[in-house]
Amino acid sequence: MAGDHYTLWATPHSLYAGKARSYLIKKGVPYREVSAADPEFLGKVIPQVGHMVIPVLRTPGGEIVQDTTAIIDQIEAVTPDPDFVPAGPVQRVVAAVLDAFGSNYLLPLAMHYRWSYREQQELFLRTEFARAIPPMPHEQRLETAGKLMTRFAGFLPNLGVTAAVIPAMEESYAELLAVLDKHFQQHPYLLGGRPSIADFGMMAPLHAHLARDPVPGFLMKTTAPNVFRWTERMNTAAIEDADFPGYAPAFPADDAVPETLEAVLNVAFAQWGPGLAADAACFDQWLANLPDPAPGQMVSHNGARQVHPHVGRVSYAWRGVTMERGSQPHSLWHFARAQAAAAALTGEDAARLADLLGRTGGAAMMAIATSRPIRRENNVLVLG
Ligand SMILES: N[C@@H](CCC(=O)N[C@@H](CS)C(=O)NCC(=O)O)C(=O)O
Repeated sequence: MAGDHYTLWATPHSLYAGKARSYLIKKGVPYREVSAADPEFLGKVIPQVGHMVIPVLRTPGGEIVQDTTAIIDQIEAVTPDPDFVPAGPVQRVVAAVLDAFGSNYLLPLAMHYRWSYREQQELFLRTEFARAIPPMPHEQRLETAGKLMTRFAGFLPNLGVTAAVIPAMEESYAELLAVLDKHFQQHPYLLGGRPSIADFGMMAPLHAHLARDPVPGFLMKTTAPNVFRWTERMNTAAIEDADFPGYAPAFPADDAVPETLEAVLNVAFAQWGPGLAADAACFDQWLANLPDPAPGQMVSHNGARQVHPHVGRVSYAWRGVTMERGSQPHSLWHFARAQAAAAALTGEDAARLADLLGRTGGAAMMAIATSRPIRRENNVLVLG
């Protein structure tokens, strides 16, 4: 049954559910969150999606939507108020860049802090995973949760998380937290007084894993308390926040970008650039080897449906180490949205964006291109 509300199948500890949930809360649309253990979800909804994944949204009209970016697009199209799309064209590009950065680049880091420290947070994680398992005797539930956890922990090597790169990864996270904390000392949201897709995208890694799990949660609270406070703010319905009395619930006037956000962009471009370039090269290589690269062909090394498909492994220099991991075509798909927003700018707006990219070191990354576009169709990535 659909009805008069949205349904979000999710779990509290899911990275991508955190993005969709904060969006629904801020948007103020009627929604009900239902556990992923729901028999209707497993029996009827997942077969419609085509593979097991959360979160999944059902609209009041009964449409099933997967991928948090598609979920937000869908609701924005029918409910433009309250307005979370920045008024300024440069602001819109910035928001799209940070949405893609949070939703993709930070995934390995979030997974690292959950699974490399599994032992220290075993009871918390096991209890969380057990919650999302269909009812069965408690001990059996915990045991099943353990197996599921081992499956997710097993994703680390493909995400590039190995002992050799962990110190560089942790150092890069400290750098990011420092610039974010400074920003949130002065502003309630990334683009000033209103949340935007920048905030929702960044909630993906920064809420369920990095703020909620005990080990990274302690790190965030003790080294970047303003970032932690923002993760709480993002899950309240109000847009104005008592922490910032008198701060107008609006995007900055004249398409301005807060100075403290430029520092965040700077870190994002520097940290993500080498990896995205490697992903693009790997994709083009995979494409060149396809006998018949017809539009609609699934983007996946083995043609199987996957939540995070890859098309080969990448290896590149990053912060003094060699990063080796499965390629991430999803990053390319997502970042292309920001590139398309940038390409649509002309005249004055294009010049202001070029200045901003020059100041934040983003010009080279914005120019990364694949020889064919990637689309999403039927809940998977396909060749355009
Ligand atoms: N791009 C998807 C990613 C969703 C996703 O990765 N969900 C995770 C849970 S947070 C999942 O279901 N993973 C299952 C898997 O990777 O097999 C989105 O934005 O919704």
